[in-house]
Amino acid sequence: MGQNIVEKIIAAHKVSGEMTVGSDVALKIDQTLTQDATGTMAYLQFEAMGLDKVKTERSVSYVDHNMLQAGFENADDHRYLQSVAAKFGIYFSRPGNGICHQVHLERFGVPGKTLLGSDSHTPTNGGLGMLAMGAGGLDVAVAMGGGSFHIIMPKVLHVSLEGRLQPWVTAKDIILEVLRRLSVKGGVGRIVEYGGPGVATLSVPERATVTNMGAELGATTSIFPSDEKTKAFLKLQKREADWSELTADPDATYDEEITIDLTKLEPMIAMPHSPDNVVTVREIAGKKVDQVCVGSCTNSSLHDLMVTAAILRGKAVNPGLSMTVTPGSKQVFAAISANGALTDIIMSGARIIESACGPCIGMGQAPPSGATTIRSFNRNFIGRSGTKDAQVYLASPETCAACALTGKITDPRDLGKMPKFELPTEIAIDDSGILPPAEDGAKVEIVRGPNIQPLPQQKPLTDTVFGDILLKVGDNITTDHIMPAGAHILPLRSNIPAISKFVFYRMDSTFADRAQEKGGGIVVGGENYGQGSSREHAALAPMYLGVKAVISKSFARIHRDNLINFGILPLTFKDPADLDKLNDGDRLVLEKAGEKIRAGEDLTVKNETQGTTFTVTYAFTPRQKEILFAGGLLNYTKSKQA
Ligand code: MIC
Ligand code: SF4
Repeated sequence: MGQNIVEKIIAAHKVSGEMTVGSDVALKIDQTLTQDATGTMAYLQFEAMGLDKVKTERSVSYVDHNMLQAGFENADDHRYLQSVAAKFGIYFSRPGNGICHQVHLERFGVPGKTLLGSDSHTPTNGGLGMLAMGAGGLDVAVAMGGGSFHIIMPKVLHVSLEGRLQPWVTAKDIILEVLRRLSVKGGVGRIVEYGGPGVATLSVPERATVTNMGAELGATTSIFPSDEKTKAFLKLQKREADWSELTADPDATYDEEITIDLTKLEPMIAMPHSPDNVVTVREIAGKKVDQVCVGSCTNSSLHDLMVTAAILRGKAVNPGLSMTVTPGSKQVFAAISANGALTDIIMSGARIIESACGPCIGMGQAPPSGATTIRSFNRNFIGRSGTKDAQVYLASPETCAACALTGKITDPRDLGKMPKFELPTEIAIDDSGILPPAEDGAKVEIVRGPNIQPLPQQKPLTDTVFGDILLKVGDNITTDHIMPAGAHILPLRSNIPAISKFVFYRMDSTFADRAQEKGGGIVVGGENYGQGSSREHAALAPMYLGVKAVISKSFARIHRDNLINFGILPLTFKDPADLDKLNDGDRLVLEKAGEKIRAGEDLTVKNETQGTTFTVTYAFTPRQKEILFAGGLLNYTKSKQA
């Protein structure tokens, strides 16, 4: 029987397990990437494993998140990362060189290979035909050490693209349409494989926009074939030798299938505060706009910046708003500078920001109070922009530029004919922003500033687990709720005692103090708990505060793995209705938890405050149980090495 693309890559990288849906599959990882906000922890963990060099084909450490240097912290972290990379055989992409996913796509991604990144948007490189997955930093550290990455074999959902996009309609509108249909939890337990005749009409950067924002579906990853368009992209990058063809066999089968007719798509927009809250731009046109931002790893390619420049050319940004534009990489920045597009952007009055995540993660450009901001980004979770009452909308660069000119939400088709622009057929390739590792790593000293604090110790699972409900939350709680980012908090990523003070801070600023006073406790939640980013700090910092279990209706994949990696029990209600009966402060006791988990039995939870009981369950693989009993993945890995 024929294979689809996902099956082909998994079969070629499978270390153990069966390719049947639901099985635990261990995969060999060819490449890893980290970014600075998750990287410092990942490398502290790699150091703790005691190896002298990474064992992957290629590992790259990027600096793109913590770019504002309002104090010594971020600069200290950059120095630490640079020295670690030099020592352990890792390529180091300097601050200013660009956003990790964009640079990786340009300079390192290879069709058919596996990539594990400590960032949830790692699937961006699925646009090149890679099996590219996000994970917590500790999983990435283990992969750098040559360990396999474990996934629960997902279903493969085939999205068949037909027809071709009409003028002003873009790749962003494709993924917004997928989100509209499937929702932020529609991709959980699935890999999305794109196919059909419409694929050939999309360039690699357009495909990468789609796979990037596939993270918002909760999918394990998304992938496109590697074809002539892939070859052309790699040729432009002077990396044609990295190309190989990768397509699904004609008789390949899929677990699920949907079709999107590109010809019928319209400009779409995600409304506050969720990427799946999607409507057509037309439906909400006319609303006043206060800020417009083009950039982020979703939409900052050369194509995106050229189209933005073409729309702005010879015009002025509306005086009622502020517009920012971020090139995704130094390469894109240099190319728009060389061909004059940068001048068009500057002259329009837009503000140019350095190549980095910037406003996407609340690193500057927080909008004014109550503002409406239209962004070409991928996430619009409440508070993420840095302004709690801002209304963040997500749309294509074309829609963003149209709004910037008119000052209100505007369907770009109302601007008339699409302005002409030509993508260069040749661009300058200059890798001077990427530092290769040292010849002799043994000679490199690691530089550790005071912001780099030692790793907290993890404790093995005990037999009885108990604690008060510290917080009861609803559905689709994001990692931005659990462990907020932004310019004040992100610099503390390598300092767990300091960052843990901000756990759930925007939902309940007393959380950390209460957790510490009580010696820890339990969090309860609804569906899709922990969606969004891969930040393991959303598990590590609660662990530091003594959180022992999270009981919810369901979990997002990466966060659930992170909880297990740090020895926190992710448990689900047997009867979801039990959530409603629980109150903040109730004292819960899970007797013989360890013993029962070993035996594979459901757990009975005693609510001592109410004098009631309810049942919780779990689906740990044998390996996950071992990790919990070892006191987390790091201890587990060390014991395996020994
Ligand atoms: C994000 O987009 O939320 C981030 C910041 O890139 C995160 C990683 C992090 O929290 O450092 C992600 O998506 O994984
Ligand atoms: Fe950076 Fe935003 Fe992309 Fe995350 S989503 S990697 S913060 S640009």
